[in-house]
Amino acid sequence: MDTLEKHAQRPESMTGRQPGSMSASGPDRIGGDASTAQPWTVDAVAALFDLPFADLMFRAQSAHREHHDPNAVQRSTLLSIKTGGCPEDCGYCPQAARHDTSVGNEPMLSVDAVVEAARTAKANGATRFCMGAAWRSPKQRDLEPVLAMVRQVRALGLETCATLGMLKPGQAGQLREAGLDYYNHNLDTAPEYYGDIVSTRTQDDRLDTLAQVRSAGMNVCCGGIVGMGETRRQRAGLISTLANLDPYPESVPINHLVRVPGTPLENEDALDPIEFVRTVAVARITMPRAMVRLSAGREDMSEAVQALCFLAGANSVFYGDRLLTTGNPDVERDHALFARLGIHGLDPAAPAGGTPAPGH
Ligand code: SAM
Ligand code: DTB
Ligand code: SF4
Repeated sequence: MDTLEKHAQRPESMTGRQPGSMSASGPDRIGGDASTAQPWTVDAVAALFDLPFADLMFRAQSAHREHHDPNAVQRSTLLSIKTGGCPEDCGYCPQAARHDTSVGNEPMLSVDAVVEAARTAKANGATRFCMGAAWRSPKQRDLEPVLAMVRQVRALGLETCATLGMLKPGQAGQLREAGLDYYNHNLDTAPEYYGDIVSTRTQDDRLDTLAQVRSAGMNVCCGGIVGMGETRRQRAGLISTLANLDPYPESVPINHLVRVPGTPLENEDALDPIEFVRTVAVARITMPRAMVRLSAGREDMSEAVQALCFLAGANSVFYGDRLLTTGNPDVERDHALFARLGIHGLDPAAPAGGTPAPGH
């Protein structure tokens, strides 16, 4: 049975609810498979966060090396296919219509424009192309062109990912049918902090969409944002919820909040970079087989901190000079950083062990 079939049979188990307080055996399960082992309690995850830095990094490196090439980093390019005007109230987001930011309400891009951007991304060395839309959930008439985009981007030989908001069961099936490999839908933060950040939909709504994605047979890309004023315990709560999804996500984006003027979180203090690295390490230990993505926030991050994130087990990045509406390091800068660190691009389509992706 392949992974997708296995996922398709288990959507009902994907509640993501926090387990009760159990043994603190979690931290000892380095290299274990969270889909078959005991749940990661918040206490067990918090205990990882509290480790001396060198001990935490050693454990993260051990888990990383057990399952991944430690010198390979996968590259995903993002494109906003429908920007701004979103009816939701996510406190971090520049695309919410109610936030007074410089992002306007733009029409959806044409299929041709999206495919052209994907072609460029591939030529630059990306292996996955992620299409994002500022929707609460897609209307059927909007989904049709997205299905065409997915088909044509996949025909270029790229992995496809989309993040379009909440999905209904039929929509997940249509996306899968069109060739969508991954659906991104983030839990964003700890269950008990979520209501401070978003009021227009609940975290349970998000879990329902993730279950639809699983039952349609797609891979799940699900992570969160740190640096939104949450406590360390709440960061542990986010990671615990993600790690207890059964199975845990194939792809886990760890975003540092991009503080965009005009959003309610614009004046949030930056998170201590060492705490960000710890979050990556804890994600790696608790979800050892996942691709852990060093996601938003790289533009304001020193190269030394990014190097620590790779050492902590990050093995994927957003690649290209834009995220959705904000900036990201340009391709030349990333090539130079990868060269300094001896990192090569990972092509998931290549035989085991991975061969360098183009662009290197
Ligand atoms: N509208 C869809 C949704 O929210 O599901 C898809 C697009 S939305 C912009 C995708 C994700 O981007 C959000 O869930 C959030 O995790 C991330 N994001 C948005 N604004 C961000 C910011 N300022 N900093 C970091 N991550 C951000
Ligand atoms: C994810 O976890 N991060 C990406 C992607 N999934 C869609 C989005 C980051 C957005 C950062 C703010 C912006 O550029 O608008
Ligand atoms: Fe809308 Fe997504 Fe931004 Fe929330 S994160 S305001 S749903 S675009």
